[in-house]
Amino acid sequence: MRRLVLALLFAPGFTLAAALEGHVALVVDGKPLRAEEAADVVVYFRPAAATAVKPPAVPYEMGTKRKQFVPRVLPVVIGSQVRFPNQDPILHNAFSTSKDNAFDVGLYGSGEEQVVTFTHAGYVRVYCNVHHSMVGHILVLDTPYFTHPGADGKFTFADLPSGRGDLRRQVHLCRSAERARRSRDLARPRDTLACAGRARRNDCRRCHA
Ligand SMILES: [Cu+2]
Repeated sequence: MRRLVLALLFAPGFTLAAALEGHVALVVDGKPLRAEEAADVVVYFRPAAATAVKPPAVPYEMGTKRKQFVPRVLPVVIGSQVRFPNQDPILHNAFSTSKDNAFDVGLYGSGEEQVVTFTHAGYVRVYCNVHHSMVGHILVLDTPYFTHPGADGKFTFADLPSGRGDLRRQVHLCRSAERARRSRDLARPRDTLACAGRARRNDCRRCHA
């Protein structure tokens, strides 16, 4: 089992004002996370005061290409619609048993699509009942402030409300159902946050630095 070490570093002297920059440093087995895996990381800011979220008029999309959900990790806000277009020449399915956001769109063929509305905040693990190696991750958020870090691990929030809040991060490193999914949240902005631990299959523990 690989050892997972996470560290979240903030730019010096940051304040929770209009803008926030940071850097996500991920080390797995002593090696940096590959650049393309940065898309597996979601960084989001939750203001202490409740924030109204408005789903976009245009639905999000989680397609199926070469027997994989694309994108594999998709953050959305509460109330959002997600399209599931089938871009393969074969039948697919999409379903989840995740609490409050369970769904099953049934089988859909090449060129077809299904649409699901996510009405509760939380993590939604998406499967295909035809291809058991397919796993997608939808993060339904109650905050509009979320992003993926770039390939270099850097991220920027250009327009945050002033005041207190938590900066959190969720990571999904698995490539298929055969490998463990690792998920961590890091909260409370500080100069350095670190979380280390051993991941298990379906491990969904939260680690707060
Ligand atoms: Cu499938």
